[in-house]
Order: sequence, then structure tokens, then C-alpha cells
Amino acid sequence: MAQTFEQETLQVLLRDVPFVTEARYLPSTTSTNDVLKTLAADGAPEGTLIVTDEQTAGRGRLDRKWIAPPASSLLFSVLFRPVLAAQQAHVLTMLCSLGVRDAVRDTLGLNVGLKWPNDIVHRGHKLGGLLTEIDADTERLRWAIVGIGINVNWDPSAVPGLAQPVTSLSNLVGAPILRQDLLRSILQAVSRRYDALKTGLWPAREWEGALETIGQRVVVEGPATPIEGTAVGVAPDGALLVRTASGQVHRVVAGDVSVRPSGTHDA
Ligand code: BT5
Repeated sequence: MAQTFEQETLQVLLRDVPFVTEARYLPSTTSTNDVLKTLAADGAPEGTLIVTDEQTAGRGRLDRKWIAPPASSLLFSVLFRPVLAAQQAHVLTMLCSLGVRDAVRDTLGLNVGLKWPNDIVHRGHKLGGLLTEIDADTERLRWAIVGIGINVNWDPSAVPGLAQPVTSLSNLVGAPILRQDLLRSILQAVSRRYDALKTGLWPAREWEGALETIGQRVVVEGPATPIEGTAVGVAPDGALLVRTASGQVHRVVAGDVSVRPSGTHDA
């Protein structure tokens, strides 16, 4: 029987990417993170991948919405079962965002940057985001899901009410992009980087080097009083180091905070 386009794509992923153990394509779903959470709780193996063409409840952090017209974007989630403590989970966001960066460079010849803690950007314009969600006991993670959304073949710049300037890969390269090649390349890069992590190679310095945030004046807003200062680096666990006017360096952990350049306002 003839295979659908999606089945062929997924089989290529299973063949070419050692990390991917099971792959499922859903034409439309609520949120790939939500689907994978249910599978993770039921014991799905590390390397399970969910890919969709449309989300009816795509999410960012703090239940913010992730917007993507049908078939315009890469929308997928991958399951990790790493030997890590809960407070180390951010390393998975680091390695996946670096994997996206590798793949965009390798397949499109384009250098994208990152914005602390979970954005893919190009000169301050957001083109993708990662949503890492975990389940853990006191000792270690039971699972971590990294959901990735990337604007590929659409122009998001006219969407009202977004928190920062936005763009897409097709806007940047000036041509439509084959999403399946990019997806395969991202998963291959993530697979390589995850193997490296397992041998003890922590990607914090490389991630810091890719962050457009470093050197910028920032305001960190969260549950506590806002901190204003200069982003001077990241700690090995991914915490942002912000030096205030008094010279004191604050550690800001990824979580319920937003970082914006000083002098601008979040929508
Ligand atoms: C993120 O959150 O950037 C993480 C987005 C993760 C989406 C993926 S898609 C696959 C998987 N399944 C899901 O349900 N989610 C993941 P955050 O840093 O909180 O940013 C959210 C903010 O980005 C929103 O409040 C908007 O301002 C903005 N935004 C929404 N859609 C956007 C888009 N397509 N491009 C750029 N910015 C967008």
C-alpha cells in the first residue's frame, strides 16, 4: 500500500536519527506537549517524537499562546528520560536550542541566535520558542518534554499583540523551506548533543556564546521586584547573571520571569 507523505517522513527520521525511538504525526492536535505528556505518564520511551501541522491550544510559558497557521511551521515535542536532577532540566532547553541553531546553519546557511531563556531569534526578532516541561521526584527527573515551535513558511510580523518583533525562516532566506529536511537536521543535532551531554559535556559556555542577550541592558520581571542591569553571562545551570548599577551580580533562574531590553515594554 502506498505510504503517505507523513509516514515516509517519519520513517526517514526513525532510520536517520538514533535518538528517535517512536514517531507519531498528527495532522491537527491540541498541543504536542500535552499529547506527549500523556504518553510519558504511560511509560513512553525516551526519544518519542510527536509532530503536528496544527495546534488548537499551542502554548508558551505561563500559558501564553503559541500562534501558527496550519502547515506553516515546525511544531513538535520530544521526550527525554535523562539522569538529571529537576533543577538541571534547563540543560535540555540549552542543547535543543543549540541543535536548532546547528540545523538552521547546516540546512539554510543562516546564523540564528538565542535569547535567554528559551527563544530562537535573529537580531532581536523572535522566530521560534522552546517549552520544556518536566516531571520529577526528589532525586531526579522522571521525564522532560521539550516542545519546539519554529516559524518556517509564514510571515508572523502582522500578528497583533506579540511581545517582541517577530520573523520567520522563509522571511530571512527569501524562499520557502522544506520542513522535513529541517526537522531531520534538528533531531540529528539534538541526538549528537544529547550523546555529548551523557559523556559529561555541558553546553553552557557554547549556549552563552549564542545568546544575543549577553551584553544587553535588561529588565527581569517576575514574582519579585524587577531587576534592571546588564546581562553579563550564564551560570553552568543556565541561570542568567545580571549585574545591577551597584555592581552586584544577580542569578536569575529560568521560570516565571520575562526578560526585556530596558527602555521597552512587554505587550
Ligand atoms: C515560547 O514561550 O516561546 C515557547 C513556545 C513553544 C511552542 C511549542 S510548539 C510545539 C510545542 N507544543 C506547544 O504547545 N508548545 C510547544 P514564551 O517564551 O512564553 O513565548 C510566548 C510568547 O511568544 C507569546 O506570548 C507571544 O508574545 C509570542 N509568540 C506567540 N506565537 C509566536 C510566533 N509564532 N512567533 C513569535 N512569537 C510568538
